[in-house]
Amino acid sequence: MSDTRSGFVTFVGRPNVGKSTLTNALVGEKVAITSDKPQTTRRAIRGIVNRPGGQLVVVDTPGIHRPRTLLGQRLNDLVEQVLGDVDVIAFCAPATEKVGPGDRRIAESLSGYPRAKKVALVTKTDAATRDQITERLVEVDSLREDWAAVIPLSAVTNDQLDVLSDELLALMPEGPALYDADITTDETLEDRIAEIIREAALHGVRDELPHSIAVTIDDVAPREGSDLTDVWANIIVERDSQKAIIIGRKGSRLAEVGARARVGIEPLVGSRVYLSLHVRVAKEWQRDAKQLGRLGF
Ligand SMILES: Nc1nc2c(ncn2[C@@H]2O[C@H](COP(=O)(O)OP(=O)(O)OP(=O)(O)O)[C@@H](O)[C@H]2O)c(=O)[nH]1
Ligand SMILES: [Mg+2]
Repeated sequence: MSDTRSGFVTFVGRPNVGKSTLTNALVGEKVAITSDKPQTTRRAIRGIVNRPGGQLVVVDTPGIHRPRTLLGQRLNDLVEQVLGDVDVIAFCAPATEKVGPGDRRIAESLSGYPRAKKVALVTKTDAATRDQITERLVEVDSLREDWAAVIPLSAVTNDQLDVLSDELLALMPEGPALYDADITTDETLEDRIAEIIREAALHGVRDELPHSIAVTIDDVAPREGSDLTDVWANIIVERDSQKAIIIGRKGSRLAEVGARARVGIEPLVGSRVYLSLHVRVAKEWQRDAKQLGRLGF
């Protein structure tokens, strides 16, 4: 018998409820990108949380939504796959918004995963009043009868995060750590760089454009005879008009995206970075199975 516990917990919920921000706060490092646009996360991203009593592997997932594209469908399918594999499912709903039909549907669907223990998290308490938090706790509590815990928390002020970690660990099976103690995620360097660039590109764009942006990496290579790393990347959009927006007047917006991304990439690669960004159009890629496959969906 082991004296530590370890296992997988996934955060699920509607888009934008704070799953990725919470993942990063628990891990203590940015392993998942975040934004104020819905449907930011497009992969199941694992973050490793080491505690005195064991190890949690947190699986951040895309927000569950009514899909309007093949990409949306694939993202929902991905969440279903993850849910079938984890020890604990943590359903997230924000303290700042009333529980709605989307939340209800997701909470109900968790009955399809009888093996997993379920907890409910009321997120963003820092942005809500005391009354709102109480109201939300009552609403969320009534969504299911089998919550092992209902916890209000804030990933921005770190409020109640230790309580959450302890609670999650107590629900895990006994076992040794699954990852080395110095690993925070199993995402590849290239994937993390691509996500940081996408996060930078999401900044300040509106409407449908956030959904249309994808990023691919051609190469990451140390430049000979210097302390620079060269990164060649593509920002993919769906239409020429979107390309023009991303590039901006005389390239001004693209330059901003590059500068913002570099700040995030340099600590990851451990050197200064020269970032070469190309904006390309892949017509309607969100609805095209072949192009989705090429982009890894
Ligand atoms: N005030 C406050 N804002 C938060 C908190 N957690 C997340 N947010 C904000 O909520 C927005 C969405 O956060 P994300 O972590 O990207 O949400 P998500 O659930 O991962 O969203 P998807 O990946 O699109 O499903 C961002 O603007 C965050 O800064 C919190 O604890 N307090
Ligand atoms: Mg997310």
